[in-house]
Amino acid sequence: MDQPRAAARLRILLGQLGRRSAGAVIAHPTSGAVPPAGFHPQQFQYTRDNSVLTLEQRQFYEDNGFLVIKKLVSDADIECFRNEFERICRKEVEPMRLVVMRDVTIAKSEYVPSQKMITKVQDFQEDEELFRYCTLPEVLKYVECFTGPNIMAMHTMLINKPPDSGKKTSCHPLHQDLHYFPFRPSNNIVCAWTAMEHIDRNNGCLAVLPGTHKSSLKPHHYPQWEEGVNGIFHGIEDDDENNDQVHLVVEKGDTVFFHPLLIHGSGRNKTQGFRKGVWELQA
Ligand SMILES: O=C(O)CCC(=O)C(=O)O
Ligand code: NI
Repeated sequence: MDQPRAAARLRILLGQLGRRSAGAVIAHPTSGAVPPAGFHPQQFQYTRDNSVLTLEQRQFYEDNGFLVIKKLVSDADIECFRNEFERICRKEVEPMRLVVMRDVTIAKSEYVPSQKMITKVQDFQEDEELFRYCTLPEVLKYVECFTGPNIMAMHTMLINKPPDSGKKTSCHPLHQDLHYFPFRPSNNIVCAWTAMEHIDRNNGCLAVLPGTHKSSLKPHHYPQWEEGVNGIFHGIEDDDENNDQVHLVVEKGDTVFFHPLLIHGSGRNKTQGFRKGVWELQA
């Protein structure tokens, strides 16, 4: 509404509220109506108007479909999540509705409850400690840049990538997360993925194909790998190992925000350690 009309409307309203004279009312645009300095509305499709992201960060996400924020989650919080995960593995806590995925390569006979058995816990909304990740103000502050306000945690996971069996079993083929989710619109969804330790190509870092968030949802299927596949993962059909993947080397606490159509995956874990990352999908 333009300012003279807004002032006139305000005068009428104040009059109706019983004020005797509402003559000298001046209407000021609210903060919501004033674009922040440097804001260019026509350029942005995947990020929201607020003052959290710099113009460069916004443009980077718009162009590439992901953004890495260094050292976002504290070491102390990550230690709490790690401890809670270990308690779950030892069955000291059994949160309701938690889905626990076991390593396909470990024989049933080796069953000793430990983190070596468990590759992933998922849907941890009933676990107060793990769910704290989804409520961390420092994470939500960035999530809101992509989803807007009114944020909902739709899917949660802590991934404990095991050492590879030599058959690519620890590889997560290139995929789009939207394949797994029955809700839309995709531009109101963001994935937040926080490294729980140093992660590079040796222990299976995230690999992304920048700019692919602008593409559509592709058909997914089991990859045609000679070594065999891990039956829990789908990948895109045109999974070409010689494409322009960018490998995201990250430190503990670094957080990757990415669009659900961004094609991404993670490589094999060539170490003997269990590579950990916690992530959630917010809409
Ligand atoms: O290996 C990872 O941590 C990423 C896994 C992933 O992209 C997924 O679960 O959708
Ligand atoms: Ni994914």
